[in-house]
Amino acid sequence: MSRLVIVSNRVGPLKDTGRAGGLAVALVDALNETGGLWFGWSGGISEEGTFGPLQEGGSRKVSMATIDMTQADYDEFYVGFANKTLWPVLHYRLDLAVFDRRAEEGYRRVNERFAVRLRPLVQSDDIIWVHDYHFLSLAAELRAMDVGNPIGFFLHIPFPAPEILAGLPNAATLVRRMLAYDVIGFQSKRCADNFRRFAIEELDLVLEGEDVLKVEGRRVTARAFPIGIDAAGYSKQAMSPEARRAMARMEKLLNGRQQIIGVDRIDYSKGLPERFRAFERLLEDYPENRGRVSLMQVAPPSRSELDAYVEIRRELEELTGHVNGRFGDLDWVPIRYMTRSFQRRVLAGIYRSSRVALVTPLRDGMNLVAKEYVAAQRAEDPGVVVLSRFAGAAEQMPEALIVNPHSAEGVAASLQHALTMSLEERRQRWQALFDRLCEEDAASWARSFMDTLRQVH
Ligand code: GDG
Repeated sequence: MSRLVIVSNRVGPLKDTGRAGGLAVALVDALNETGGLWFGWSGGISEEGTFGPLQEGGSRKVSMATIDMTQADYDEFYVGFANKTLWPVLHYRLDLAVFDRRAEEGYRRVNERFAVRLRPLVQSDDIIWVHDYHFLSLAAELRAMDVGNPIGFFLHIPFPAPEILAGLPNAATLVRRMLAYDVIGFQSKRCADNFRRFAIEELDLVLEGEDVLKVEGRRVTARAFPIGIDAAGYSKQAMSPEARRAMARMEKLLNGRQQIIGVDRIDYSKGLPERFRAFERLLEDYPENRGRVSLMQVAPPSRSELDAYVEIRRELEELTGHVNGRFGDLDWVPIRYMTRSFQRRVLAGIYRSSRVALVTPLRDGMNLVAKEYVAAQRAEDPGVVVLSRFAGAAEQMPEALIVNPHSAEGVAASLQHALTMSLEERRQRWQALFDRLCEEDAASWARSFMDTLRQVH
């Protein structure tokens, strides 16, 4: 079988460190199966940048190769176009997007430089799988260097409606460059449909069958490949000694009260202020929960170099103070808000001790937290997921309580439903969710993407 080459902004780790996300684990499994190479940014900044030495490592079956960036690359490509332009636009936040020529040029330059450095590492029968919004143009650059291998792309974040994307000044160019990929994968049917609509409406392309675009005599498949988690593995982690210890500590603290859990990187796409307000609304509209239910929000900081992220942190601190000041009691704190991270096993224990998961992003490609929460539950007494309709996960998880995250009243009502749901209903909903999670897991996601890539090329 052909060797797999994965390209993503950050690479690895190849060994499970307990902190890495489930995605890295799925990719390592895929790489181990065929043998392969993982290529990306070292995380380092140097004067030579992408012209510097290749940093190599890895295991017997999987090699890793990374390069540095210059400070200008980092500012323009990573902080600039990727995170100040693409991230907000793709999450429907044109109001937060910065349009800057220099950043756009930096993005093009870094994509080109990564292609130049990857080119000599590619063998003729490799298949190449590129990940996420940092590298929308990588295939176009590789094709310009005569790389004829199958190249696939998976977008982890949403692809917005054409009406939104059209607000990005170079949208048509960018999407045209994406069409150098053979397979373009999205988290949800809706995102795949948005992409095809953009190609048809803005680029005058024609569809063949359901999800194949005809592009100058080539065929490009644009389809949903919803990402999964290692459900069986995650269930085991929720029973590990670390998880049990975390649960014992939480049980002592909760003392018979119920807990709602939220876990998200601090990001405006995650709807955290709206979530805190919805929890406040629960305490207002259903006063029986006062003193009985608390919200625990784990919120590791991310991209703190961006103003929008500093602002949201300030807002969350203010809201926590407001709700706790208004409703707190001698022996009960309504919101426990922590800007730190936990080990994956500890997190699994926290999920297992929580009656409800509150997953209410304003937009999310998929949202793995919703899936991890389900995998961590006890079959005999499972909790309930309250899930935003704007998370990709909603397409695969109709048995969750689906909410509009903008409606505090609606989310509060669903929380109340979740908190008072009968054991029988909780079991029924959970079983359906868990069965699907096991079937559509991380391994099957990677397999189905790679099979498609091998077939279509
Ligand atoms: C992007 C897309 C898509 C969080 N806190 C801790 C911790 N986490 C882990 C979670 C989960 C991951 O981080 C977050 O994944 P999400 O899917 O929720 O969101 P993004 O980071 O925005 O990811 C998203 C995803 O890519 C995959 O394609 O689903 O839509 O935005 O795994 O558990 N992990 C540990 N400690 C923490 O404190 N160990």
